[in-house]
Amino acid sequence: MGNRLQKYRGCLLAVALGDVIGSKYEWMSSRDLNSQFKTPLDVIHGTSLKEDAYYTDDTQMTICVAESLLKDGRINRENLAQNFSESYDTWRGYGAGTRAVLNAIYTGATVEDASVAEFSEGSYGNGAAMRVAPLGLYFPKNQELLRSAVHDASSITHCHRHGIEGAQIMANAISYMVRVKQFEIDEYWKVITNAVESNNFRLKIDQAMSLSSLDDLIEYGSDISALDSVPTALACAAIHHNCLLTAIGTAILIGGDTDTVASMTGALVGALVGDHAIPETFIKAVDRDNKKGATYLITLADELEKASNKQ
Ligand code: AR6
Ligand code: MG
Repeated sequence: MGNRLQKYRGCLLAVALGDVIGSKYEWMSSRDLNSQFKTPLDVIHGTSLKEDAYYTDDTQMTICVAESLLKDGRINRENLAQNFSESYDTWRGYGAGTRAVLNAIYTGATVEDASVAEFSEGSYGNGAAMRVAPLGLYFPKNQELLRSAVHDASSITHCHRHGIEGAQIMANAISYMVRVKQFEIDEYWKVITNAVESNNFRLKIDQAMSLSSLDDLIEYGSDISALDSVPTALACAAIHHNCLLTAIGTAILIGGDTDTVASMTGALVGALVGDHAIPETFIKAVDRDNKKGATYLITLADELEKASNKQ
């Protein structure tokens, strides 16, 4: 188990680790992945980062949330929306709904109008949940502040109630992981169920609690919606809470939205165990291929750790 600073670093670096490695296998089937790799660790060690360690929207938007929090001391929706828009690289694999929102913000729409640019009831995708880690790290002990910050950070692009609910659940689970010294499975699921609001999530989370193997996870499945991916990541993190690389590799072997489920799983387990398992080769490759690389993520994690003491 890492110390406090290692836990903050572990969380943000694992967002990127799951994203970078997972993005190489996005939409592959579990059958193809499991015939290519014998074990979850094979996925991590068998993926070359020599030519390409670019991260996708998961890490980019997580960076934006951390930057905005640190700059404003809270979530200012307009400033965060501007940050999302200014850092939007079209090639980083954003979802169609989020692309439409960011284009609308770029052309001067208000945040309210932009949030329904693609879907009249807002997006129920996992794009708000995948970027929520800095909020769980920033407000580990203040549920009310966490709740309103998650709402404000999520509703810019995901004002559908399931999009926001998935982010609330993830943020509470991250804050549990970073708070505790010892993982207690019953306490973990209790924190999660306390954040659940809808029957749809209640049902999915009830099922997720009983999963115990990769086969279970594959049968349970993962998809692009918050409802069909956040509980998968929560279960994968619970099963492999003591090994970050196995957790991320397992999340990828489930198939489907591999980068985002692996990134969310990584955020959870990284916040628990810390950064000791993050390979040095990965840090170097992400620094090489991204202007704001792994060293920058470490700086953000350190600043979040310092600032969170005041919350
Ligand atoms: N009505 C119909 N379809 C919807 C709705 C809705 N209200 N909401 C979402 N969808 P999106 P994200 C479907 O585009 O959540 C990236 O790779 C629709 O097909 O908001 O930001 C990320 O890394 C829509 O395109 O994206 C994530 O892995 C899709 O759900 C993933 O994509 C995703 O919603 C989702 O990112
Ligand atoms: Mg993605």
